[in-house]
Amino acid sequence: MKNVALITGVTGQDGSYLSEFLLAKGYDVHGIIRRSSVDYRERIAHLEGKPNFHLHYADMSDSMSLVKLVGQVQPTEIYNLAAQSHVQVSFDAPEFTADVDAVGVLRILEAVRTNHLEQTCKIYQASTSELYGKVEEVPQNENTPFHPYSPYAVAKLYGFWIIKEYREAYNMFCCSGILFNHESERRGETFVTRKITLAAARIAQGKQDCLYLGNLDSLRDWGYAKDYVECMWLILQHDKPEDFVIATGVQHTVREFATLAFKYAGIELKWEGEGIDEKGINVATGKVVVAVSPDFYRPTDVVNLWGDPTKAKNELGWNPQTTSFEELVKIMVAHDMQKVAADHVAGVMRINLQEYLEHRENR
Ligand code: NAP
Ligand code: G4F
Repeated sequence: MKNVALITGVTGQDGSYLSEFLLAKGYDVHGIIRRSSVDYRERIAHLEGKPNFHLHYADMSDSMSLVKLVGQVQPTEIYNLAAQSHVQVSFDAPEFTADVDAVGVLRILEAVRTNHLEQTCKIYQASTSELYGKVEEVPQNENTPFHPYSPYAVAKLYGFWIIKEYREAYNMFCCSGILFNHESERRGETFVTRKITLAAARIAQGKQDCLYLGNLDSLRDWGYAKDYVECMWLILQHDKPEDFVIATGVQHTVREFATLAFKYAGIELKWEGEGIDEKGINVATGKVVVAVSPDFYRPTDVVNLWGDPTKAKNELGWNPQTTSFEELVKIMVAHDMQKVAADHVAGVMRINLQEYLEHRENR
């Protein structure tokens, strides 16, 4: 039987890497897209037009669109990656977050059941280390109690439990990957890592003066997204449906991430002050290039995520240290140094073209 994957969230960071991974394995890949007034398909533009890659309009908040699409595509595997995935935004849009991130999971499960595919279609749910939230033990593994600490995490907790419920109630092959933070050069620009690497590149090239951040002490277990999508697939190839923690097993603070990113951008930082008054100073110039802003503090923040990937290592044969923290930061900074330089050239060309057109009109 041909492997047919349906990916929700195909335009996102993980969706784009997973599409590449599954296409390389010979899958037919179908992805869900939403209508937008601007072009947001940058991450998958290079895949469009490939014979095995298909895009369909649907929405996680629209049951009928999901039922119809699942019936049409007849997937053998569904990867449910679609979500309002920004934790801070979930405080501003909690109801939307719950609709997409919690009830959306139920809609996918019901779309599979309505089309009588529950014994032939496996489902991967993009679960998260945010479930551990106000952590009750470190490091966190599959048996660590959950304590969600944001509207996003509470919504994702529903997704986790409804997947487990359908697995037991209807004998479906549906599993959650409890993924710790994973980043890349395709990471959304408002997540802290990408915000830092882009700012470091801009500051190094004289395009920005200062980067404003929130909690610098927050600890994360950061991996490389390209390595993590393999795990999503491995979880669905396992002989029985189970949930897995996917993490590197190594923790760093936001401050450490920033220090390294600026170093790779050619700026040595020294830190002075504490809390809201803490500053990152460029040692060479004495200028403040990083400052703290309360705008980026959250009403409740998750501050100590540290994953234990032993189960994934032993049962899936996955290597959690394929890309080290240092390599990850280096990849992201190198990409953003090039991007900032290219944006500068494109900007100069736009100005030159504008000047030329104005000059021609005035002749
Ligand atoms: P992302 O870059 O923010 O992508 C989210 C995707 O969801 C986008 O394709 C987005 O489409 C889509 N989406 C949002 N609302 C939708 C809706 N109503 N209907 C259909 N599609 C919708 O996220 P990511 O980093 O790739 O993460 C993928 C998944 O893993 C998410 O569920 C996230 O919560 C979870 N997760 C991520 C991490 C991480 O560190 N990256 C860790 C643990 C779990 P548009 O492009 O149209 O907005
Ligand atoms: O990069 P973040 O926004 O990621 P967060 O909240 O950990 O969520 C990401 O990872 C989760 C997995 O654990 C996913 F489920 C979720 O979808 C998403 O992909 O923030 C990381 C930390 C936080 O503690 C935050 O308070 O960095 C801190 N931080 C400090 N300054 C900042 C900033 N976060 C952001 N976004 N922007 C800042 O300026």
